[in-house]
Amino acid sequence: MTMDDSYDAASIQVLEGLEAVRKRPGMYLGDPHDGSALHHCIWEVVDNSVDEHLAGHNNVVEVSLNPGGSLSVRDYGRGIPVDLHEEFGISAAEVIMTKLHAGGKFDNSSYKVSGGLHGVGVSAVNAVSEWMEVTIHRDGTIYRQRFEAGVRVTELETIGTCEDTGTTISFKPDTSIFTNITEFDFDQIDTRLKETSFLNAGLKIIISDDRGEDQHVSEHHYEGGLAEFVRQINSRRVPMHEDVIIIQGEKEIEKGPVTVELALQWSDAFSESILCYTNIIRNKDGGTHMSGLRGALTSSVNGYAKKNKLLKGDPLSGDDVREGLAAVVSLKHPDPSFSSQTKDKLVSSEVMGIVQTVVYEKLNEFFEENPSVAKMIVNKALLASKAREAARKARDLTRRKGVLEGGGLPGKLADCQSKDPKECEIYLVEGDSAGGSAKTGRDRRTQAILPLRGKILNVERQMHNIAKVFQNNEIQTMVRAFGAGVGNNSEEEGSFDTSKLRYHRLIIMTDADVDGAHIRTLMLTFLWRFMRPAITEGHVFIAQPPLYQVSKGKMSRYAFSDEERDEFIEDLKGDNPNAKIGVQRYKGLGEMNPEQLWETTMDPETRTMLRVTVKEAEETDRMFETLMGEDVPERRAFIERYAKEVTNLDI
Ligand code: 0RA
Repeated sequence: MTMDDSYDAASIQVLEGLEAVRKRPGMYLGDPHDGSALHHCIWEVVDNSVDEHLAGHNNVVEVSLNPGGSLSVRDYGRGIPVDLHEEFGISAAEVIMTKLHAGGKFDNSSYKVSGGLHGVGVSAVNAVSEWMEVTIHRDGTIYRQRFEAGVRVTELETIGTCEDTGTTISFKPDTSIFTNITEFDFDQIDTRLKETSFLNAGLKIIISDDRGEDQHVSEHHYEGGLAEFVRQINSRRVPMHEDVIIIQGEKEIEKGPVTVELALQWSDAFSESILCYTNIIRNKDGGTHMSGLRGALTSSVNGYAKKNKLLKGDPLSGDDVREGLAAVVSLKHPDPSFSSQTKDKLVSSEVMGIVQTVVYEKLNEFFEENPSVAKMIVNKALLASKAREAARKARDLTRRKGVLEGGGLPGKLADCQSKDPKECEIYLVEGDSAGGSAKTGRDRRTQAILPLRGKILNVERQMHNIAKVFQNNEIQTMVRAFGAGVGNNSEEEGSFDTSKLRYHRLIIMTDADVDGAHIRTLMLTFLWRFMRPAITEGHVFIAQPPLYQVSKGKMSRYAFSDEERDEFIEDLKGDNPNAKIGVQRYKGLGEMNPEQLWETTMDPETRTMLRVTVKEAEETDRMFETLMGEDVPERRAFIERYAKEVTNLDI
């Protein structure tokens, strides 16, 4: 084949590849309608610059969100090679920008930066970009090339000279491909790239938002790497030991070296926060590295406890050992396997043993060298175990009491007629009077009403005394009404199980004022700590009662926000600026009669509800600790920080 033939063949291949990405972006980049593919484009481009850091050639990545909706990623690495690529007859840069390579980079080892670290490549991003431009500083020359919808529209041109090296890739996502969420989210980018810089000690990442009037800049640079990451997770908690424990190990497998890096520190918290990564990519559902870590922790802490005669009864459970633990595991693997394209869970089976062995050995060593820390960790686990036992007894009592008291359903519950959980919903209503209206107004076939009296217990402050939670009346009532058990530890009998839920929608309905917001937060705290799957599996909703009734004569409309209220007032005025329009502000649900409550808030045909979702379990844990826990100054700081974002505060 001559060079020309091979170029033609290659370019057809390129066009077919790009077309595939444009047709089915979901296959390559994630959902194009909810912002995930949009932001995946950024990670894909940034990953290349991070690789230059991993290869030892780059210390700074600059990400700019430009006016007009494009984004630029600049690095100071070697610059993408510009020489002719033998096989394709075009520059190596153009190959990188246009040729799809799911998985690894190039077979040609001179272009292989750090095997297996890649997603779909920058070419996939190019394909879904209205335009993309690459600027390369290399060998004293500045090169530039432009693409539209992934197809080159200029040659790789020489545009000047330079003394430094590096690459800038700018792109504007194609709005014919992305819908709904089409703008970059600074906070999401900031959070993710902060994580990236934690995992790449020494790499500085600067993000600047230049879209609005005021430039917004955020800089991340952590020499401490994983240890600093763990310290940050524990920043709002009291650590049990000063130094973060660091563990490193390596094992050679057939494909190359597998390295394990782990940082861990126990705090006074009750939750555990373990973050897992493979090749710098977060595995939010854990996997074999998580299992290996858990196994090692349990056996190492139990081993130490037994050897030092700290343990009398049964061995400590994994949950006991991990209570209050913050840990980050970063695994590097030459050829990892995941359960899905999105890499949420690592499934490479050899990893479990590798992580377990490394962690077990190193942790035992650490315990031997730091007996006072080891004893503290064992004592904390012993306390956790006692508390868990007391909680189990109290919970069993709660359940048994339910059974003894006639059928197990609480007296306050106005149940629905249907027994098919899929169509049933339960309204958790603040106060008896609103409960009364809801009972009269509801569709009694599918809607059950449970009035709750006043403020339910703040469970976040009782996590050290869980028995008290189970003795609480309102909580017992909810547990019995839902019929699905209580407690997040799925291994324990009687813990919460969504498949047993008597209602598939748990709807929190409180007044639209501060008290209502407080009660809603208390309920969410309880659900998060004791019935978490109800939230993570999408069963929990928040009812949206209207804030105003706007009326003129017999005509009236309900407004759910101040803007809507103003809009309706204008509408009703019509051509007559002097029409005296009535506006009623609903302070509480109790002010609405049953028909109004049905019409505005409960009628499945017309109502609006918010489904409670959770993006980041660890962050949510910390948020509840801060908002509902004991640390008052911390809470004040948190509220002051977010107060400006509250738009609907009613005092
Ligand atoms: C292939 C080979 C080399 C560098 C790169 C790719 C590279 C790609 C990107 C993408 C964004 N920034 C980048 N920086 C480098 C090695 C080149 C050499 O050996 O000099």
